[in-house]
Amino acid sequence: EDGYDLWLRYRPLEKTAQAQLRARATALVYAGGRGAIGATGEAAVAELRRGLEGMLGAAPALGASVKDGAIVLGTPATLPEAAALDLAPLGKEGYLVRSMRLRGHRVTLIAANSDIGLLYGAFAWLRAASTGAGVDFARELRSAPRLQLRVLNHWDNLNRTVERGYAGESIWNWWALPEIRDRRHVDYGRANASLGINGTVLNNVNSKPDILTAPWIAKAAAVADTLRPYGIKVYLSARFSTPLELGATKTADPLDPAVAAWWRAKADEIYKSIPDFGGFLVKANSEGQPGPQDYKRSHADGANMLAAALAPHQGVVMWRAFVYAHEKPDDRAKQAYDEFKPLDGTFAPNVLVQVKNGAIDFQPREPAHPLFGAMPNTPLMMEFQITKEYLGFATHTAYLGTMYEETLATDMGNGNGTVARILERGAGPKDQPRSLTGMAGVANIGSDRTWSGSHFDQANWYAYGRLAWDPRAGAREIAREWVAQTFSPDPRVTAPVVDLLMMSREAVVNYMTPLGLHHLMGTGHHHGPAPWVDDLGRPDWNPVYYHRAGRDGVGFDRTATGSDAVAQYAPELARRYADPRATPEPLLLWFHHLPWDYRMASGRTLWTELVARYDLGVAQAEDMRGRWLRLKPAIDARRHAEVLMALDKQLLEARWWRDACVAYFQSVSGLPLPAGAPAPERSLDHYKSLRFPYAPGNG
Ligand code: BDP
Repeated sequence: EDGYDLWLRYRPLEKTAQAQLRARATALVYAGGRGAIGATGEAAVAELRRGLEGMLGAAPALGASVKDGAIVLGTPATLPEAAALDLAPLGKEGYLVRSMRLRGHRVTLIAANSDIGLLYGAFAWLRAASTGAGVDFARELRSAPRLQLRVLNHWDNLNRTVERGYAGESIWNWWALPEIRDRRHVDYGRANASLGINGTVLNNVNSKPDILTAPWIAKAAAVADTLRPYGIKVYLSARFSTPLELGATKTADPLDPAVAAWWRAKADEIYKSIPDFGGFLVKANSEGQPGPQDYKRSHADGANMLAAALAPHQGVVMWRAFVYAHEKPDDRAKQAYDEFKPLDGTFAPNVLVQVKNGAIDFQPREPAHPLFGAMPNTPLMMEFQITKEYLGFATHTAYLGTMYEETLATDMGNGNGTVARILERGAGPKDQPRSLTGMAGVANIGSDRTWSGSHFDQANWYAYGRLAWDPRAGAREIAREWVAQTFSPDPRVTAPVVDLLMMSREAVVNYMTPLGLHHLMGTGHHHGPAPWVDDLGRPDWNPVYYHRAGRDGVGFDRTATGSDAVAQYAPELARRYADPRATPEPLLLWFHHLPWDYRMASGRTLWTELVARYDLGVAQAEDMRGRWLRLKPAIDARRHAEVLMALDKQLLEARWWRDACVAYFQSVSGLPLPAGAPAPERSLDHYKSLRFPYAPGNG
């Protein structure tokens, strides 16, 4: 068990479960027969065979005749009986798995409107069979995705380094492509299809012009060929100034006809090699990237020009709202809203605006981005980060299912309901929306044997995929599914491991950035504490800008007496966030600058509470380690040892975070340590002196 198989391990079931399953898998039938089967149907059949072989020791071959216990795959086109099953509401990608009588036999029918639905149905059946331990797995499974575009964003560079990647090199071996095709890409396709992920952006948002030149299009086309059977479309990150930088045009001004013509021709060229190319992801006028504002044009001008080039081919533009400019140091949290909200309704129909979950930048905890629900006439796509840039890289265990769920379940108070509902609805009038909808996740995938840099980080890829399919799903249930497939369906394993995962992200919040603190991480690499940093080129790159700690107190005043970022939220939320007593404590210092002796709900002062949270984070890291240690007899030796090493490292680093932050905030507050709180192990100067020039992920 080295982790390579992810959650698709299909290990032998115990005897009774095997017997039950065997009776329900006596034959495999693809309705319509061999002649009708395409690459995606083949993938579905192959996966069922692989799963059965693993769980039972042997799998039935693909046969033609329906018999008792058969698994039958059919669409209305191949199986007349499927037409009676009311499949229309399932759309192209949904599926129905049902135990029923067919032509006089008891079968399991996997039905869908298309082969990709059959593949998703096959995975759903395998998931049920491998997690239900033989119990009730054949109940009806009926599901359709609630979002259309369920996409991974690889921040992979053309030299195979990965920006904010902690799992080895990029899995795209660009140098070897297109001639050499990596078997790993097939497994990547399977893993993503098992979750319903249907798109992948191959390259970093900080993009290079080269990716759109002929040799690189050929490489991307080879990847697209491998992923196509798994229902996954390839997209590319486009650099806005590409034609200018390639010397093809004299400007990159989106309103210049020569520029628009270049992009149209480029789109035509791409679609010749990749007929189902998904489209472009664009980071423009953000962190030094070029964009339409360089020519005094708006984000909409830029996005719509690219959208026009892609529209004849049904391609889309995913235009990022992650912008913050040097000239406006007022409050970085406000900038995306300020720039994008006025553009609502001006984007072409094949543009989605991709918004990070929070208004700053993938912090351990952020309130939901105020843009959600504020642009009713523009489809907004969620951008989550799966790779843990600000949560301790791959060595800290932090299950992000709970973090994603927290954002998705936030009611934005603008009459549109939760963020999940807002994403699902897309744009347009409430009663007739159906524009594009989608979710993006910044991938944590690399060439590491575990794919994600650690065993537990696979759970974040998994949770992201499941939530992209159904943003209303619950983080705990997703964790249970993942643990059951990845470790064991035995409740003596699932229950404690799920509990460990469910507490893990809160532990990280506590020992890094409790009570709404944010952006205290070390310069550039973002690993480890550096709340003292105050000398970087831009004010909003410095931790001191975010916590504003002084003798008088701590926290960023985002109420009317401060930056008034609260005014970007709908009235109900704005009112709550404007009042420290009504602000949820986990977000307190995000919105308020409060004196150190402010009384918390617990009755403690803010200072005492802050130190208590840091201590709690360390205690939780210790607790997680203890829980894992007790599981030793139940987990295979290699993975147990590997996870334990990571938890050991996490505990050391949790202490480092706690000690460095407590030492720093004490130096600023001038207050004695609360009674019983241990003194930091080393001096503040020691923590300040630490440097990490070779930290991974800087690209
Ligand atoms: C920041 C990362 C940076 C990314 C940027 C982005 O530090 O590497 O390029 O986000 O999302 O968090 O564009």
